[in-house]
Amino acid sequence: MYRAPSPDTILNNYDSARETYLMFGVDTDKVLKDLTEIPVSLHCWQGDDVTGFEGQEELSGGGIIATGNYPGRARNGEELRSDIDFAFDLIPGKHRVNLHALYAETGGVKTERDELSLEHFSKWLNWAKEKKITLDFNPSFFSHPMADSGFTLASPNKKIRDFWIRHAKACRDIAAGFGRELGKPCVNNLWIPDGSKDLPADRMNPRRTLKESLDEIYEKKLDEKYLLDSVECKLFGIGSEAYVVGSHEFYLAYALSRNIMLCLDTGHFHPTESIADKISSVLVFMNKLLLHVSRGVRWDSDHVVLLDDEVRSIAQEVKRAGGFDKVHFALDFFDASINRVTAWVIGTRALLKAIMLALLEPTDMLKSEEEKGNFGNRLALMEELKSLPFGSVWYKFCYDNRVPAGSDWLNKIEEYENTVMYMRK
Ligand code: RNT
Ligand code: ZN
Repeated sequence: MYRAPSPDTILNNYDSARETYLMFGVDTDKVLKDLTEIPVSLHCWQGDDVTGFEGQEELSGGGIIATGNYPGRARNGEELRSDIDFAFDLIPGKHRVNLHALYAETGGVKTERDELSLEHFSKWLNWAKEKKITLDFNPSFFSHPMADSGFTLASPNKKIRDFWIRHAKACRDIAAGFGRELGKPCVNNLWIPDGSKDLPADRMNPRRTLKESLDEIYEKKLDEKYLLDSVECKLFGIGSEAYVVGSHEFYLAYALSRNIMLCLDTGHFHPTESIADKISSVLVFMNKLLLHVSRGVRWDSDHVVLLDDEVRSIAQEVKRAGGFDKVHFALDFFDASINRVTAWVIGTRALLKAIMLALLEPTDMLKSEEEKGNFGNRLALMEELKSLPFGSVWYKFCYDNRVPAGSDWLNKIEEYENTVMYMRK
């Protein structure tokens, strides 16, 4: 059994950590309060390896892959919601849930993706209301015969294109419905896999076509109070190594010219390229940004998010750019080789730790050394901050939010596996 730290230990350690941070002018009580105000959007698709409820056996096409065959995958809405509920019991704070269109529940009635409407998500909506969580959404342009050519919104075939345009429009209405019903804007993120395996002779026309399709999709004005549209770029995918229509430059220009939110996914750039430095660049021109926090290992492999340098610097940059009210944090990874709830909990807790670390940074102190031109002090402070007792503040955050502070949450996972997940055969 993994042991929990006692409340006394948590509180005593927190008191001493509070003093340590005060030496740097950081009020940890305020940090704990501010952190509860920052939601992370938990992606439903980690729970079933991006399979969805349309009857497919597994994720197909789109250039994305979930690998592994750990037992206990959720097979329907009830199981997936139960797993998310369970994950939330192990994650401090109040968060959001991110759905994909292929998680519609049509009660066994074959419903094409261009016919989907809010009623097909009523079980999700009722659950969200009951649990007081808000929903985000995504149209699904993969795992579908109409996406087999590798092209959807940029397809030269009008029939294919129009099908996907109708799907995207339907999804905007569903997302706006979520926003209206739940009283908070729903982020509706559009990502398409369109691209080609080998060198295209024409890179221009598919991009023109994509622009036209998008203009048609976003033509209808919907209230930003309920719906925040975003577009997600990519560098390459499996099967689209040579060319992706919706590249970074394409969507940066599109988002800026149409006042639509940009989405940056940590796995969608060159392997050594970090998205942290892009945050302030984007925020100079736009007042909203969606982040898909993921972990690419050698490629866009969507490994479980960890508290690594990339994730730490992303949160740090949001803080330093004063962007917490502009940036939406969402997770995007899928690992089928370990317990899927464990994956969610590791990734979400890691991102929250990164955000906490950013909040704990005496950013003004660093900036003031910078203004004075004392770069030695700036560097020394940055190095010093790394060894401050943030773990004690994290334990207090977990304690305040009534979730396990230490690794004892693993005992709960084991019990849930044995009583619930392994029963799914
Ligand atoms: C794919 C994109 C996209 C998907 C999800 C399922 O490379 O990152 O966001 O992972 O929509
Ligand atoms: Zn993504």
